[in-house]
Amino acid sequence: APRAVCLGEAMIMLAAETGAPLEDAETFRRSVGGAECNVAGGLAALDIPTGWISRVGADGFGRHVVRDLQVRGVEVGAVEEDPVRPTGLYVKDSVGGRTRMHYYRSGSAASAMDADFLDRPAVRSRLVGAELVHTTGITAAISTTSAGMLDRLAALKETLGFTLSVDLNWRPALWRGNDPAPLWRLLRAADVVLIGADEAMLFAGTSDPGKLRELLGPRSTIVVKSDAHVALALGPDGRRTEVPALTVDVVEPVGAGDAFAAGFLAGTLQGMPMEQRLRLGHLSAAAVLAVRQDHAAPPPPAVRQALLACSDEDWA
Ligand code: KDG
Repeated sequence: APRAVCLGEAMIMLAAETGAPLEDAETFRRSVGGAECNVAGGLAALDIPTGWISRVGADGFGRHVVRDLQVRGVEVGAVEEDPVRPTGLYVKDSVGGRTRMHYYRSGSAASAMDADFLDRPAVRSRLVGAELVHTTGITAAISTTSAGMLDRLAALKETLGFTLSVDLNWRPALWRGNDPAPLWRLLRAADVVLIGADEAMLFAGTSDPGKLRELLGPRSTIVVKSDAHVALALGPDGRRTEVPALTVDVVEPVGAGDAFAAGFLAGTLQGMPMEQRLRLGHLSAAAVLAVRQDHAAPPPPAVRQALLACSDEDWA
């Protein structure tokens, strides 16, 4: 049974190959995106038995998404096929060196997830068996039913006892001015909250871990990844741990936060000290920063082991 379960939408991602804007791009390279499934793939690559729970359309894109995750070692037995609604799609282009994301996902199969979805035997049994459940603010944003599902998830956490991990993943394009109250509820229910400093500013008006703690409540571990490429963890005991990122040539940043989450959570499940959890987060993120896709295999075990064990001076 999976130790970790990731809940949220996956999409086919089409990247404009030339770096041209959408109106000019002619060829696109297909891969798979979606914050939670990026994390699922990252966890599986770090040897954590992981399941991905979601819905896809009964279409070729849906079959590709499921197969791709399976190949990456993710357990997909609770993925439901919608006979009518399609698999979500998103397109990446770049203008002036800046990546833009264009969503074609409203009315998607995954957006029809609702509270009852968590009662499906295949879904429930995986939640019962999981030590950790991970989801993100994107799942709170894609539909009101999906947001309702997250309220149920938070309630189930109290009875089933899994650790709930939430990445803010603030996506204004998906909220379109809608009230983000469901996202606040989700964050306040979480045991682990992962946040980028810039999105924390936009969403909460602060990126200060202490202030975020006041907004989110005292129970969780809060991890803030700052612009200065430092990750800071604030534990429920008030302890702060800071680890700088590795220096990498960034090709494109989308998905790096998910890889960081996967590394941090894998380290958590493996019982690593906080500093090593943050290191494993950075190591996993570095691999994704170096590619155009939203996910990438983490550095091989020997490299990971060496960098997890090295001194602070050798680290960065
Ligand atoms: O974190 C990366 C994700 O943003 C990307 O894979 C697509 O899930 C996605 C989204 O909704 O933006």
